[in-house]
Amino acid sequence: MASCLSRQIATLPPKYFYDTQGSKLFEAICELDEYYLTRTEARILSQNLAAIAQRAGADVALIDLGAGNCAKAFKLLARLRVRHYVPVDISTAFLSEAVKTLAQAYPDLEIHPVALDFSERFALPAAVQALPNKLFFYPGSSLGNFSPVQARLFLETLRAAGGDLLIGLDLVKPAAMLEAAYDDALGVTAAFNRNVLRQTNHLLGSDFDLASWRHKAVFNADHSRVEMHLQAATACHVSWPGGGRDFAAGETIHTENCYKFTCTGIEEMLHSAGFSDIACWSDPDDAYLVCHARAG
Ligand code: AVI
Repeated sequence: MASCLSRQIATLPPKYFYDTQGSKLFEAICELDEYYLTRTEARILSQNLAAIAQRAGADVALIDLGAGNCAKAFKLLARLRVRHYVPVDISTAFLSEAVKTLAQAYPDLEIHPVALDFSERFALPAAVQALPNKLFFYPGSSLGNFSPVQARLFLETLRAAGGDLLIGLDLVKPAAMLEAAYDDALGVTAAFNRNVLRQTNHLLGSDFDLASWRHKAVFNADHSRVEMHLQAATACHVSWPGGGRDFAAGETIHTENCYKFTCTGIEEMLHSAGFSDIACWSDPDDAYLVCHARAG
């Protein structure tokens, strides 16, 4: 964390967004009018559940990557023939609450929660790895928070683990719509972005004054990504045990990249990671894409 902040252009790893408060703010983001991703994906999934269920087959081991409150899987579990449900998330406190509700709704389901930071290293417990008919569920365009190289490596890892993939990804669209999705009128995304400073203060012992940092979201068309930054409103010095740095007024900390894809780009990416027999579904505005791909 200290090394990221000390770089010429300061950064903070996006995984620090998701403490308990950050996870709640992200849930609120998903309900915003401007943040079309969640509801568009939900609509695509619900309209194509029969086809997805047919491709998935029976006795599915559904591995929910970044399960959060498990809400997205909840709807799949009602239609797919899932025998094992493996919610994977970095925030274990959040996960255990969600799992209790799920166990009540689906008493026959075998649930194996896994606490894992898969942005660092992907290693499934041996018992999960051994399950037949694994289906990785990676919704929400979360792959878009990886760099293109990391995304490719991550997909290759899933492929090598022998699971099919059900993935949702956001598509390129006009900058104004993308920027509104990441800079909403209520300021929920701004609070989510600033919360990373609160978490940094907690973990690193730094003294960021949250009120002095402005939220910025810009679409960088050259890299096909929305970038989130925090901008110092005035010149300031931030200290932490063993270090610190000066920020000039207007200087930024780059906190997140959210890559946006094209349909052909997605198919190429899945093919080059080794997936085959790819089926994709979109919405009438071509805002978002859901794909099912086979490991081999
Ligand atoms: C989790 N992830 C897919 C979100 C996104 O859209 O890239 C994170 C997010 N950041 C700001 N708003 C939402």
